[in-house]
Amino acid sequence: MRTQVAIVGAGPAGLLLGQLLHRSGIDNIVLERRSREHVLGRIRAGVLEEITVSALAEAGVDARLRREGLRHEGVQLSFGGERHRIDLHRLSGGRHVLVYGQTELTRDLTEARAASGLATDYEVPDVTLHAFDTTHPQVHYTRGGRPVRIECDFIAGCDGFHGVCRASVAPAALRIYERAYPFGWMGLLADTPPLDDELLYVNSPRGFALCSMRSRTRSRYYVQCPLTDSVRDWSDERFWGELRERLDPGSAARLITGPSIEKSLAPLRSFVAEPMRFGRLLLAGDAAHIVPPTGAKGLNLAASDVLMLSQALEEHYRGRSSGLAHYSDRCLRRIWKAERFSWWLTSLLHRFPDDEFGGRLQHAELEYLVGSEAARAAFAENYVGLALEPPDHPGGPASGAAGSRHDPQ
Ligand code: RFL
Ligand code: PHB
Repeated sequence: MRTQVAIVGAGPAGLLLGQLLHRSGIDNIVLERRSREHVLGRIRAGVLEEITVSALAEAGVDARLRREGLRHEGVQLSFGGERHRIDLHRLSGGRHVLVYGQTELTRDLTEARAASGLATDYEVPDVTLHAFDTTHPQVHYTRGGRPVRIECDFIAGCDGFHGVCRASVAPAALRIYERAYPFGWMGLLADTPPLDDELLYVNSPRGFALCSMRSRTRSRYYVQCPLTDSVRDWSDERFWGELRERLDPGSAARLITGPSIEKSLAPLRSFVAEPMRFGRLLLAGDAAHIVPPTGAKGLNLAASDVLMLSQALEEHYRGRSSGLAHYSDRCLRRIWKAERFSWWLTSLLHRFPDDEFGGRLQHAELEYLVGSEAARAAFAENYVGLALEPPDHPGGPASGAAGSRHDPQ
């Protein structure tokens, strides 16, 4: 079999890339380890930046999210028993975010791909990558017990943090930057009305909490918990009780509880692998970087990576190689800014064990944040999402990294 781009992973990065390439007339195949139902059942992100929405519009997959997504022009912070609103819209020059579940987004992308008649192979757990340091890479796997061999021009590694693509790169060619946090998030989804019209991020002496939503009738809540906990340790009663304890009195009085429809534990991690291009293998999304979910940046970074990757591949097929040459550096400059914001917000809002000094600093910084227009504006600018730099940016601190070491055009 032959295609122009073999895409590994049918998460949001792989599916969006497939759609963007298809719109530009670039042929592609998507290969996914898990079943379609498994991929569509994963509960994850909820907040989309305007850049993500415009990438989805470019891919022709924005009709339902424009109808059903909830436009948010502010977020709320709770600490010291009080709530404070940050007016994202006013402070960012009229921008906003859209609350729309990753599950719904993945469904829209999956259906659009099927409607366009594009090839997707689900349940192929044994994908291997070959010769991506030449101009003739290949992807091998088995389908229904028979070996399949795809010859392609490029391999797009959109297979998440635990995928095969980054793992196929020689360790010496990768530089890993990493920070682990000593806690996770226990998440609960319920068909109850959300606490409020806006998201509420909570710093309390008992730890972080987040009140989010998927719609006007479906809520998503998180509480910080030890990494050693499991879902079994958290009955619905314990979860609601702990969440209520962490809220300010006004919010606690308004909380409406109900039976959970899903619960899961997410560890928190910051991770960047550099570069993102190895000859004809290009990494995008969680395959190359992870942010703790506090800043709501993971899915949005995956979308901006693939937007930049699709632009670079379009340029390549029009006879210009500079897009691919700059792909890694262009992505990494934006990624590191989102890593910084996500790390900062995580450090500001969570309780760190045995760190009373840090706790007082958090309080001082939170008071500064809500009291200073300049600090609130910086928060708003980052939360709604930083602008995408134009394709031919001359280069920044990340340039000159190993990005151009393997360079078969
Ligand atoms: P994904 O979604 O992990 O998809 C990768 C796909 O690749 C498949 N795969 C393979 N396929 C073939 N062969 C192999 N060997 C393979 N290995 C893996 C996998 O099965 C999977 O289908 O990565 P992608 O596409 O890069 O998307 C990234 C986002 O999913 C992720 O960053 C976000 O969910 C992060 N995130 C959030 N991001 C936001 O922008 N806003 C949010 O509000 C937000 N909230 C969150 C989050 C992540 C969370 N968790 C669970 C960590 C909240 C939470 C709790
Ligand atoms: C979510 O709704 O799942 C969500 C929202 C905001 C975040 C993280 C997760 O920062």
